[in-house]
Amino acid sequence: LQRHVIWLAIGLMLVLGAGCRPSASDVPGAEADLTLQPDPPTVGDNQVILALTDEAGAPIENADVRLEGNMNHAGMKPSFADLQEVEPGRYAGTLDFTMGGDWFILVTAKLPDGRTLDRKIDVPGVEAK
Ligand SMILES: [Cu+2]
Repeated sequence: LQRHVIWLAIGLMLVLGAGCRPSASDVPGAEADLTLQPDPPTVGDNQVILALTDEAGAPIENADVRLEGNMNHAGMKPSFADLQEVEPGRYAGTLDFTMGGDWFILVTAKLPDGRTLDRKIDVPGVEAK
């Protein structure tokens, strides 16, 4: 019985873990946690903070972090932001949402060890002013 419970727990972790990470990455287990200010985000310049942690939960320092914001429909120019590290593992910058609606942000973080972390983070419901 104990063995079954363990397998059930592992299966559950895989299912839940997959749900939290919509895109594949070559830095498995790393987390990219995005915070936007204002909340909910609004058309125009928004403050962006991205917290990067490795598979052990430790902050990932000295990464080269770039964001690309896109809308869920065709025909829009993407918005870019280069983030600066403001605290160990915390990267801040400004991203311009040029239109209200549903956006997604592509995170590209080049790690000092040469690996690249890629994430797609949905930002639904950017509010028009
Ligand atoms: Cu649009």
